[in-house]
Amino acid sequence: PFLENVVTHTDFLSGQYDTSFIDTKPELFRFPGSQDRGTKLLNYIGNTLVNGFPDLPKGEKKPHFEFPRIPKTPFSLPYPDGTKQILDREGADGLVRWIKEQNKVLVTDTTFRDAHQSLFATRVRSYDLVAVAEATGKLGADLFSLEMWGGATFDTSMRFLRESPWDRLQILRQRIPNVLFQMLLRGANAVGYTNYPDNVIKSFVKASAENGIDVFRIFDSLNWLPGMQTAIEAVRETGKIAEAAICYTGDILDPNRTKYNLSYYVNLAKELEKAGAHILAIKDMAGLLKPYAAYELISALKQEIGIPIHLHTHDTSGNGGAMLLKAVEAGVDIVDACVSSVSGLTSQPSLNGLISALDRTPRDTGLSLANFNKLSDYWDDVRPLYQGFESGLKTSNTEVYVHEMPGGQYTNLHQQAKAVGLEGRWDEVKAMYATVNHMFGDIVKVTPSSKVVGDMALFMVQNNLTETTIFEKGTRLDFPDSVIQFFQGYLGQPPGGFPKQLQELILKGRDYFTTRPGELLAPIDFIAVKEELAAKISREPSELDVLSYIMYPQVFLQYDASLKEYGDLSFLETATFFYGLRPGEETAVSIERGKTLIIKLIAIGTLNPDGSRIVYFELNGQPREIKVRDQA
Ligand code: 3PY
Ligand code: ZN
Repeated sequence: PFLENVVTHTDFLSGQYDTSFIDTKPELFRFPGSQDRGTKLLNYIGNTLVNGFPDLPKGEKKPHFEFPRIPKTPFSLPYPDGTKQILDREGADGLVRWIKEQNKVLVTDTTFRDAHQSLFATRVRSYDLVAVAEATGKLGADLFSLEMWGGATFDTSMRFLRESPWDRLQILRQRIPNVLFQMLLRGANAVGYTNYPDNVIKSFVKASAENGIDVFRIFDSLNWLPGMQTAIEAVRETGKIAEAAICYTGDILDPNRTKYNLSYYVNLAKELEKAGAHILAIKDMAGLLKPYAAYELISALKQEIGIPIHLHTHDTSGNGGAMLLKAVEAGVDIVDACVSSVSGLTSQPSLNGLISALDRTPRDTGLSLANFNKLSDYWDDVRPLYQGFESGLKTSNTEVYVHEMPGGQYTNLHQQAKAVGLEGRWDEVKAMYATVNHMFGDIVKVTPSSKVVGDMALFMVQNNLTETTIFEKGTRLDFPDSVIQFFQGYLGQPPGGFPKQLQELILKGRDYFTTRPGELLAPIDFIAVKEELAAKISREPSELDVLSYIMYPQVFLQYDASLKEYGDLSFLETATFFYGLRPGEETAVSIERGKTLIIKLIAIGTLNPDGSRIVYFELNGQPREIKVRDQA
């Protein structure tokens, strides 16, 4: 009806119209109650053109944002069998046996998760993952696993990308049936920032396993075993792989840092093996594990535990590649790396580099360098689309040994600092991060404990506080919520406990936990939550919707509202999703098999007195106009 109104209007037909046509006939632009998918998409693109995408510069899109080259594989050939078939055929214990029989170094590719979490603040969209999924499954069939879910992807996909993390998992699973899928699970914090009741952890693990996850890397942000136990048991119940992590901090070669020494890690590893881990992960989230320390640590662990060892690191210092080689010499079973065009800096070391380094050695990875070079070409083309989210870090930097900030946090904290006007004081924020760690008693810093340290550092820099003035003024200060909750024990207990004086200053008489929060938190009543959610979104939520809502109530509601207003945006290519279209430019959106919408931007109108603009499009050749409120 909208279309007919405009193009059948007598003034329009007689050609007697100019740009005021739109302004003087607002009745023509009243939308029918239920908008079709095309209109919703036009609304999204129109709004992005007029108001920009959060955190990205608004304006015309750059000419180099063109379609990435998808590697050519023999698509007609079936997927080669991979590790997924071994797990499905032989079960978790069978897979562990298979790992131990390998002499080659097995490799996990983190390109789909940690690499972009660490380089582009987790902003890579499903669109760009799905486009290369089949190629990755076929060219990377000999990988141990693909880390492609969990960590910050769950939150970010809904919050910023307006897409469902569950859809991502399901569609990638369909397109990659042969390689194990791995996720990062924050123990009792699941994929959130605080402890959840045990029944939430169990349901979340079960749903993740049913929808495609095979390997769960479970860690606790304070290396607190009780924070991991529920998750380890829940994963074992699903028949999938429980990979429990020791988070590496400090420096085992430094005799002055005795809190996290070799025996600390060996003891923790033994406890994790006893708790039921199928694989031990060494999670070096900041890239602090130095090459010769890795050799010592892995040699010792190989003596003391029987389960395979999977090593994860970040290349922030530039020592990542050397460290992996020393770990290989010490007998590590599996290592994490990512395709070279998204490797290095705060991301993982280069997978292509690793293949080359081990080529024709006794521990050759067996992976094809040519294949990974093709995948790297693809990501090289995709990367410019996300350049607006990069931190500006151009080279590796050993200052990470001082601030100890996780690779996955660096770009995020940088964005957070920018948002509160502290970009010019970024050096101070990094230095304060180290000070706060010292004040907190030298803790493991990884999500969510790293977020607490980051929040406190921002708070102190913003308010010009120092370690000394905190103690002088502390009784009058309102500390950030995350810091209060941390000292209340909501994230668990750090090794050696909380520093008492600071805890009192921050808690100001509030209660605190000394045991596991999950035991005391009331179980979630899923049926009641489902009813509550149904009322809020005016539709019957799925079980997966309920889980998303429990993890991130506000973010989920916002995502659902976006779905209603703009529809499913995951079919829109990324350059247009972030920047809209250039005048005269067209994009094709395949909304379902055999159904493609061709959208062309004609022009953006001038500002109307009511603060709106009309954006002129063609949708499948038909002129369409969209009214957008200019929020500038
Ligand atoms: C996360 O929890 O998101 C991490 O990547 C921690 O390293
Ligand atoms: Zn990581």
